[in-house]
Amino acid sequence: MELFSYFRSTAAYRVRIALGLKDLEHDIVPVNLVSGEQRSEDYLSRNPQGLVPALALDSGETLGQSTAILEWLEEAHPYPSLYPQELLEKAKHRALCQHIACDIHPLNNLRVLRYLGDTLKLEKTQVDAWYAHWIQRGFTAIEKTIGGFDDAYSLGQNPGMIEAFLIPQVFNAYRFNVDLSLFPNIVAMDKRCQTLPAFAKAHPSRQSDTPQEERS
Ligand SMILES: N[C@@H](CCC(=O)N[C@@H](CS)C(=O)NCC(=O)O)C(=O)O
Repeated sequence: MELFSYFRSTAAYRVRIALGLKDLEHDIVPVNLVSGEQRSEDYLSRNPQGLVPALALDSGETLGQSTAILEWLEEAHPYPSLYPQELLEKAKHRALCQHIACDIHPLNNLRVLRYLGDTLKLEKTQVDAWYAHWIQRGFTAIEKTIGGFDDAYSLGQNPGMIEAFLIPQVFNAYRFNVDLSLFPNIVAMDKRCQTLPAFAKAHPSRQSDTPQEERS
């Protein structure tokens, strides 16, 4: 498989984590979002939406949308599962993932922030306030859920889809200097995950397209 990815893309970061948790072999194909490679004819022929991630399967098909890709990975490669097995718990797990994917990320992704600044001419402080507002509102609800876990991770001793969605969003919040002091459970979850190989390998500072100054 080939994952079309950009080091800083939170949606691509989700898929990198899941591929690592399932230990699935893949190559990363960097798509430079700053120079506009996502709008090249070649990339649009794979993913007409012009967004990363996209996953090219061994069959020759290409999938777009990180949630669809993650669901495909889970169904095509069920072990280890990234969801709880019990039906209601699974639905709750999915609800938290959708909270991030549908109600936080779309309000705060790069093209929205650029529209606020470049087209609507908002000041940088106003754009930053917009970003922080939606993160803090979303994280307030997530903090409670994470605090209710009995164990270290959403699946007990193992991380699952929740962590694959949450950790990239935390990375992004740090990148925009959002104060996370009100979310100790989320911060602690992030620290725990960073010690695991699947998360360490997927981190934006360790990708082949990470610029030298952002490597760690
Ligand atoms: N809902 C999509 C969101 C994908 C998305 O917004 N990707 C961003 C990077 S995180 C992107 O490719 N932006 C490029 C652009 O807006 O031109 C998903 O989950 O895959």
